[in-house]
Amino acid sequence: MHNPLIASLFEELAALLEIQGANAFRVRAYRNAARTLESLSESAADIVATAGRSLTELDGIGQDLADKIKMIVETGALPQLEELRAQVPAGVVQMLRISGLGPKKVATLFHELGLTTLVDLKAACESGRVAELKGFGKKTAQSILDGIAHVEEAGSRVLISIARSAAEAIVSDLAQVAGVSQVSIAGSCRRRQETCGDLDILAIAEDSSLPMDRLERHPLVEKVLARGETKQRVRLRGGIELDLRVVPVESYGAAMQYFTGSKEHNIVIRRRAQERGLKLNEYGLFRGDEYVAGRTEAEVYAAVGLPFIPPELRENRGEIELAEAGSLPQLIELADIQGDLHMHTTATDGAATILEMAEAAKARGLKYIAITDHSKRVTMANGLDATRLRQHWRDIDKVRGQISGIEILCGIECDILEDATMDLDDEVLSEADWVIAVLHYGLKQPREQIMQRLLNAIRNPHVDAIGHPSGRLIGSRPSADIDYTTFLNAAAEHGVMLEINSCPSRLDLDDIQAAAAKSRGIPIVIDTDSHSVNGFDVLTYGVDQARRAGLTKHDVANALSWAEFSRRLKSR
Ligand code: DGT
Ligand code: CA
Ligand code: CA
Repeated sequence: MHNPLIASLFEELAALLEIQGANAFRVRAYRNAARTLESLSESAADIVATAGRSLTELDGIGQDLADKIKMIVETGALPQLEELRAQVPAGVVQMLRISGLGPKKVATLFHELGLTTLVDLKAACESGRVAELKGFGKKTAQSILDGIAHVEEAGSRVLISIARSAAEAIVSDLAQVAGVSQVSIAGSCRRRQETCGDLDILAIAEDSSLPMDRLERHPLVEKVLARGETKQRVRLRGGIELDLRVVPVESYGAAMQYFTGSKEHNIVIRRRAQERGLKLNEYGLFRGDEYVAGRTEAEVYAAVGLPFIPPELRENRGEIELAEAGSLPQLIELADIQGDLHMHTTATDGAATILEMAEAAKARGLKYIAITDHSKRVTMANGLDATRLRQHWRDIDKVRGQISGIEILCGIECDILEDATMDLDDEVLSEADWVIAVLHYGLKQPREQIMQRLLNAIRNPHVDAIGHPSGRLIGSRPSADIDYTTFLNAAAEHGVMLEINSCPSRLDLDDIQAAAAKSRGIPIVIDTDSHSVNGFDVLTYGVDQARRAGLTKHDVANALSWAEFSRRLKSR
């Protein structure tokens, strides 16, 4: 049970309590506990398991919270949360996914209008009842309507971070079961798609009933939906479903190939088999009734005349042609990343100091970082004006003297304002080592205005990169309306780098636009946007998105050594 998973249960608990109108103190205590767990550098489960230690050592964790965390670690569940889930209608919980609707507003909709489903909410927005509520208004009602459409479109898919941590926890558990010689993740989760509809796990076992029994008892599993000789389907707490398939050793590669997908990729691979007089299915590769191959995926690909294709590329977006020509890219890896150019500190909305962030980055093997706190427009995050920013840079400069082995750039995440001007003037931007320009507000503006803002930022000689260009939050907030051809051409022309923001709810640029950027020779920076020392953990998701885009380390600016990166910055 990883800390972020436990934290998410506390977040949910806090939200449900707030919807019920619970005491604000209690709500805040759970939310703080979630935050503590998220920024904790050791595993809460390890602390629970260590004799003589107690979670009450941690700031803000009293006996009651410690007991609850222990319960979650040991049983995977929290009875109080189960009770609340049963009390608050599922449709009300769904409302929380709508961008701009926090627990307070949801509570009002639930208690004052008695709304319990998205369908009811939609009707109430359209009839004007929502607009009349205190604190809502016409604009909010419209934005709720937009949000409902977006949530409906996203369906019940979950973020890759949630999918992966659940799937990895289950895989490592099943690997312990007697007679299980192999167990792996397949499906969209293995392809590292940004969201997963369900999870797919394959195993080789002497006796399929043993891993199935184990899965049934796994703390993450809520309910067994179906169980047969070779296949079991379960629902996990939180709602995502998982298929476990137990396959024979000689079919493992063929089954991995088949169940990794994507369907579009598989159709082409199967056709190639047919062209060679072979039949390919999840059991193996056959010539008539004769088994030809299927133990490993490499064997399957070789039989259809191809090298092994990395799962992240298996979308039938040109990877088969590249494989055929022997020119598959050597995809970037996590270990290639040398620097991180987007992060926050206590100067704005981060949880750690400059020195703490630098130490954490160094401990992870990074050789350079840019501290990029918010500019003043982001009042919610205590954004910096020119005076505070210059003081902050002096503080960064002091930290440079306190730590060796890592370079620290004096940066800024500067808002591109709604009127297309920059939040800080050119004079102060010109003093920065590194400027990331971003859209935070007015994301719903018409395309023309959005483009005006992005193009102005790109043409500003002090802007080094555009951060999370689309502004989307996966599953809850749609992208700004960007004309990508114009945007990418301008970035290429002005030598502005583009970010892949690694936060699993952003992954922005997405895989398709990152591939389009690569094809224009635009350098990509894969950043974490860390707000705490654990924020660096998300780098893996950004790298995976880059891999899906077919990026190599040569396409990624922060895969350069410090010497090369600083040379490139100076030459801009
Ligand atoms: P998801 O679950 O929607 O995120 O996406 P996937 O790719 O995990 O899809 P899923 O779970 O329905 O099936 C897993 C893989 O199994 C899929 O990527 C390819 C393979 N597969 C499933 N159904 C078919 C099919 O009808 N034809 C072919 N060729 N492959 C299929
Ligand atoms: Ca799936
Ligand atoms: Ca499936």
